[in-house]
Amino acid sequence: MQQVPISLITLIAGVLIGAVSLWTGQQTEVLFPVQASEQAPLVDNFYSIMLTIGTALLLIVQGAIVISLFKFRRRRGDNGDGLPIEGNFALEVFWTAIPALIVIALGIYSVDIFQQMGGFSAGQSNHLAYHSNHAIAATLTPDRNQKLDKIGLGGNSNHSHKPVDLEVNVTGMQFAWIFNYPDAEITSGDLHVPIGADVKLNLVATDVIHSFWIPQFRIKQDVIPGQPTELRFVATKTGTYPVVCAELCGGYHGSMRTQVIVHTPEEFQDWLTTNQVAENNSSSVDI
Ligand SMILES: [Cu+2]
Repeated sequence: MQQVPISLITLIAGVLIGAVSLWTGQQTEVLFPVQASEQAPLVDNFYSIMLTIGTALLLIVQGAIVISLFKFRRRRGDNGDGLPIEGNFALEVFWTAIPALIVIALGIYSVDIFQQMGGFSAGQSNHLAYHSNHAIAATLTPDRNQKLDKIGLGGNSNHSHKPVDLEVNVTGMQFAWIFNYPDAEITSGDLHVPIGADVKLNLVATDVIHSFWIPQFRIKQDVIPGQPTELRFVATKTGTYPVVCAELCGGYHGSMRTQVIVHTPEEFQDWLTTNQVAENNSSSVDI
């Protein structure tokens, strides 16, 4: 039987591995929850590339191991030693350089995504925003007004200098999230936002480190005592999505969950009006 040339086998294997890897990389919609924010596709595109590369590496490495197990197995009656191979300089350079290039490229790409999500511009528009809400915010949460540089995701780098549409003060504590709308004077256990609005969350923790995570928005930010942080996002799909604490913060960490409700602008306005009335009524009862 004529031997199939090794270059042809390599070519076919390469095409197959390439096709399977590309297909797998496109499965983020199956693997991940729905994309409900402007930030979500950025993260998913990055993940898609990592998944493509990861699948190709898995198939190449595991494929080589499985093929070697059969092709180079000990045959009956063969009691000799293996070939004394002492390294291969060209191969060493090759398999060090390729992963190094992949890691550097992914590193640069991830920094670019972080930049696009405003990771380097967080807190820049902060001091302006303080003044409008200063009086209310100061009485509620002194922590939030510390003149510390904020860290977090400060929104798309194109928008980061524009004022936000809605600001919400978020307090993380063992074991709950509290949302305060300084302009409307509403405090709520759920986060309500209108679709398409540029929303900024000012996050503080009163006790230990928590982590504010909305999987469907693909955003997560540590909430740190003594260090205000922020998150800026634009929701793109109406619906109710979970808000999860993603940092082990104590005995009931697992129950530190609530929800974010993305409304149409009209629904959101209704929610604001209804709750403002409710809060005003309750405070007049107190007096
Ligand atoms: Cu927590």
